[in-house]
Amino acid sequence: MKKVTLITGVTGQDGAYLSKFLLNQGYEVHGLLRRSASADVVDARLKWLGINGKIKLHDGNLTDLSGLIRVMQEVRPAEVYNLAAQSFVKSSWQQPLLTGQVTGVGAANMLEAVRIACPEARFYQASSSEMFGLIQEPVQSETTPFYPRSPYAAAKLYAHWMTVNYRESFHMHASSGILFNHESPLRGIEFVTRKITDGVARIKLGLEKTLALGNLDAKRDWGHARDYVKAMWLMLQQDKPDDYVIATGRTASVREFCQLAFGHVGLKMEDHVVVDERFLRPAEVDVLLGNPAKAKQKLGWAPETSLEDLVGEMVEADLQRLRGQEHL
Ligand code: NAP
Ligand code: F7E
Repeated sequence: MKKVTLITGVTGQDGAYLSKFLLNQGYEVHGLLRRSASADVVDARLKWLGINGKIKLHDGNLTDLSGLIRVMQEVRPAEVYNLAAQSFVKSSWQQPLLTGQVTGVGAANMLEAVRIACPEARFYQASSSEMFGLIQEPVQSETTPFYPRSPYAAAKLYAHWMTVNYRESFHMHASSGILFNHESPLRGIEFVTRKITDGVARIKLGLEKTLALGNLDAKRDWGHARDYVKAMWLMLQQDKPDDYVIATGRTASVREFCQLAFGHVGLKMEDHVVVDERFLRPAEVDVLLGNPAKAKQKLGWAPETSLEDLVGEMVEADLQRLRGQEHL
């Protein structure tokens, strides 16, 4: 009998990589798909990984509890990965209530649906390093106090504590992965890394001359999404549920990311990058740096991709896309 899993956010970056990973592990993979008028493009990431026909998709939305319960009753998953969210921090100031409803209350809906329909299922919540926000310690671990700096981070914090609370109140196998930024060729184009690698590829191919960015001094601990989805799965294979920081332990600025990306194609960022105030945020998270020691010790997990390799892979994928060899 194949182990059955349900992934919300299956059409996103992590949902696509996690689906591929779980299919390779022999799972029957089900995904929650929110209805869209652009049904022909929503599974673009799954297509990119060559797995779009292999996942059973179910209509549903994180804000619709009765629909979630029905999906849970139908699928009866052994493992549930809650990856769906309004995940773009900048948009959370424009849509704070929607972000609260999807990213925060949506996670509580998922916990309720599991508790009501399949309480034995193991549950993963996609928590975020954004919860550390205005950092209270120079290196952040599971014991670092949180200080959210955006509506997104505040919503994630609610979802995080609800996961902890359901674990403690109802003895559910509910774990929370506090993941630091992770990127890939499948990253949404609005996030800074993909915006940079797409911009670099356009400039290299003569399609653009400049790339407009916001705060070049912000620092992030960037890893590869392919490595990070493995950590999600490892959390649900443990006897006891728990919370884990997943990070590389190295931080770099947006400027350094740019230098690597432009350098990869023999260009200099100084010749092309312009700062545009439109991309600054009402409140910034200046620096994030994670300590993944607990994940290393208890899960046997370690990041496998260097920042240099990540940047190279992303730039190459964008060059390939723009040359028309791939579509995403
Ligand atoms: P992503 O690419 O933005 O994907 C988000 C997914 O959520 C998409 O599949 C989206 O569907 C779905 N979704 C949005 N609103 C929904 C709703 N109301 N009902 C059902 N589905 C909905 O995000 P990601 O980078 O893969 O991240 C996965 C999760 O990890 C998110 O919860 C994110 O907040 C969290 N996280 C990400 C990072 C990171 O660095 N990537 C770090 C820490 C935590 P559509 O395709 O229809 O838009
Ligand atoms: O910004 C700066 C920006 O939008 C990173 C999400 O996956 O990771 C992600 O959130 C930094 C910020 O990601 C531009 O000000 C400069 O300091 O790529 P980002 P994020 O906000 O860190 C966390 C862990 C999540 O959980 C989220 O879901 O880059 N920056 N110039 C810019 N950012 C953007 N987007 N665009 C710029 O032009």
